[in-house]
Formats: sequence, C-alpha cells, structure tokens
Amino acid sequence: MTEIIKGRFDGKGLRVAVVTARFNDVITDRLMHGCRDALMRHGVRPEDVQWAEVPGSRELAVACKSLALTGRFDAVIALGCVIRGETVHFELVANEASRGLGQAAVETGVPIIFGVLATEDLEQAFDRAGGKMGNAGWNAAVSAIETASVLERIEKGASG
Ligand code: INI
Repeated sequence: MTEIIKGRFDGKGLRVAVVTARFNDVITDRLMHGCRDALMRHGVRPEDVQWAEVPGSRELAVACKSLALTGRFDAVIALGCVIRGETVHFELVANEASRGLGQAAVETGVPIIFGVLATEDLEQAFDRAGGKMGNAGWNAAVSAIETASVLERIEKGASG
C-alpha cells in the first residue's frame, strides 16, 4: 500500500527565518505578530528564529533566497501586503512577489512560505491579519513547520 508522507507540527529544533515587508506595515506588523505567536506555540525556540525586514513585497524574494542559501534555516517565511486600491501596479508587485518567492524555493530547495496578502482594499487586509478571516502570518508559520517536516522525512527516506 502506498504510504503518505505527512508532516508534523512540532517546531522544536526548527530554524526559521522570517522576512517582513515594511510597506503597509499596519498590516504586516500584525502578520508578523501572528507568525511569531504560531511559531512559539508550536515549539520553535525564539533563539532559532532570524527576523529580517525589507522595504516592500518586491524585495521579499531576494532576501528570502539569500537567507535560504546560508543553509542555516529549515524554512523561510515571507510576509507582505499588497492592496489593489492603493496602487496601479498592484498586479506587478503581487505577481513579482509570488513568482520570485516560488522560484527561490525551488532553486534553493528550502521551503519559502508565501505569507503575502493581495487584497482589494485595506478592510480585506485587516480581515486576514488577525480579523474575521484569521491571520495569514499564523497560517504561514504553521505551513513552514509542516513543510519543513515533510522535507525532512523525504530526505531521511521515512514515510507515514
Ligand atoms: N509594496 C508592497 O509590499 N505592497 C504594496 O501594496 C506596494 N504598492 O502599493 O506599491 C508595494 N510597493 C513597493 C514595492 O514592493 C517595492 O518596495 C518598491 O517598488 C521598490 O522596489
């Protein structure tokens, strides 16, 4: 029978880097707090987390890739917020962030988690940054822990 390789949600011993974009920091600060809360509650040690900040979401990919290439992290998390109502180049920034982060993950082999909100307006962003739709920073942290665990199991040849 085919076994399914599943991740664990125990973050003890996991080394994580979190890069936050400063643009729309009223939102990204909330994402960062949600992310930190989830990491700590899942057992990641504060001293095992490297925090970094970049100006905007367009800079996330290069910073995340650079951190991933150090070999010091099991997962890297990118946090940002792009709001359509506030920019004519919404698509450019959002697409660039998404494409760049995905490419960086595949190129480095390190999970780079996409915690970038792309919303129509500020209200939708608040909803997803600790409001009625939860906190995308929290979700990104949990995704990082699970994905790092799946990769570890694949590398060890373990399953189940
Ligand atoms: N960066 C964001 O993270 N969100 C945005 O909504 C945004 N807007 O509206 O333009 C934004 N722009 C800045 C961009 O990410 C870069 O920092 C900038 O272009 C310099 O490279």
